[in-house]
Amino acid sequence: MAAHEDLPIPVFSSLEPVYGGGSLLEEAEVRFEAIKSKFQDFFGRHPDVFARSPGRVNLIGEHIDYEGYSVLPMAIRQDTIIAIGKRDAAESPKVLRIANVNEKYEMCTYPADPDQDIDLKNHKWGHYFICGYKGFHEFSKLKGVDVGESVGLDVLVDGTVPTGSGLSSSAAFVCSATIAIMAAFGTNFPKKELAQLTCECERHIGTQSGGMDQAISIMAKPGFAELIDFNPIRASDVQLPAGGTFVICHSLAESQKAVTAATNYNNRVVECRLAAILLAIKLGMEPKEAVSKVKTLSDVEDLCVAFAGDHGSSDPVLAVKELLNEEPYTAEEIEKITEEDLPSVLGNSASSLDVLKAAKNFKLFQRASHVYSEAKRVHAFRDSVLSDLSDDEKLKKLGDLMNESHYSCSVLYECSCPELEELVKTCRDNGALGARLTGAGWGGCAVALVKESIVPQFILNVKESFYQSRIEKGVINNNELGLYIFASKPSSGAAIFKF
Ligand code: NG1
Ligand code: MG
Repeated sequence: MAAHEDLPIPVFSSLEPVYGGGSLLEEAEVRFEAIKSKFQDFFGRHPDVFARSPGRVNLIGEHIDYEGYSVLPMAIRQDTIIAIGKRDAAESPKVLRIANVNEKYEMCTYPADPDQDIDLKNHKWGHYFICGYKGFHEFSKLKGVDVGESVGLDVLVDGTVPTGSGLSSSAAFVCSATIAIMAAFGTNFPKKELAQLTCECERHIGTQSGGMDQAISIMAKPGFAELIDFNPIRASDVQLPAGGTFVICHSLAESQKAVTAATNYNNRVVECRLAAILLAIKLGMEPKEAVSKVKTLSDVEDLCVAFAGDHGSSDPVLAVKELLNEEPYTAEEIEKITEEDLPSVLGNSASSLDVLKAAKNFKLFQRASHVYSEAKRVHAFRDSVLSDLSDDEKLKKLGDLMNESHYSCSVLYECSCPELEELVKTCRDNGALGARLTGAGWGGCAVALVKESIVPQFILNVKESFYQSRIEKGVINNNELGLYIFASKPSSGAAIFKF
């Protein structure tokens, strides 16, 4: 039997396989009817095909996917659905028309040229669709798949993953777009290839992102969290212990990752890269070789053999303690060690140059300490799940690991914010076994592990202590609260619908 990752995206002729039964199915039916009728309003025709891809909540393993380390997310029910139809091949000029069911997003139009550049200085929501469009064409070319002449496309997007919330609305959009385009062009690729391709194509938006979000959005299975490994991408099912529920809550601070990349997300990617290169040099590699070969902190792990931890295997956390300075590094200090100037160390990429321009100094010790310790926590989390502890003991252990992860994100990686700190504390004060920020941070959501039996009371208490004052100030409406705090079960991955 082919491994799950080797299978193509499933194609369904009804909604049940994805949305199950009950109220979720009813909601989905209403949504699809609305999408069909809006599509008709916008474009005067029926769509050819639909795609859907979910958002996710990362349970543990933050800011380590781009360093090559495994992460442990689960898909959530909120998703992006895209309806798509090819236009007549004879039409000229050939245009991509991208509309949204949400009136907040104006229709975007782009030329149908797959080689177009994305105007990063002028951010538009439709750019995420173009990521998928470029990615699909680049990949098809690479695989030698003939997709014919480019044609215009009519596209309608309906997303329910809140944006800027750390629940990966962007990957849900990019994955759904790529799959919709792929289906419209009559092809279907294996999931692991799609996970790789969507990870790479989302970088067209200007963030140097890892592959967690796209991998889980594409490969998720209902009822399971997934341990996602990289190089090559693989997903292994993780059955969470009974009696615990993950509650997702929004800090109400929006993190605009595409806009703040130079000081936040890409800054950390660059700091990790520099930390990895410096460690490699300190561990005996020639500077020239380190600069050309070492890309991520996981590349350096094998060199740390002299630093053995409790279990005798090499321990990069110790190597960082021993070899890097706790004081932030200046650019000059780093250049002395690399024997090359920083722009060229970073390959002169535009997004890295933006980081260098914005950075005062580089906290290499702190960032590397976070990454290596967080990578260990992911394995400890999965080992606890697989252990023969009782479910209660397992839940306690998982909660502790989530708390440690949050501390590390907050203190060493500095990707939290005051609202998230307050929210995480509120969750713990109200009985969560563990709580942490999830996703990139700097705003967005926290995830709390809560005993199933107390979930309704927990939600009420958090409402009282965190949201009530914000409702009174008009930040959110009382009747929208369910969008900002909700319990989540592991949902299913991407799908294509043909009705
Ligand atoms: P969010 O901000 O939740 O989309 C981002 C990255 C992930 C990962 C996390 C931090 C993208 C598409 N996603 O997630 O790859 O690095 O931050 O763990 O940039
Ligand atoms: Mg994102």
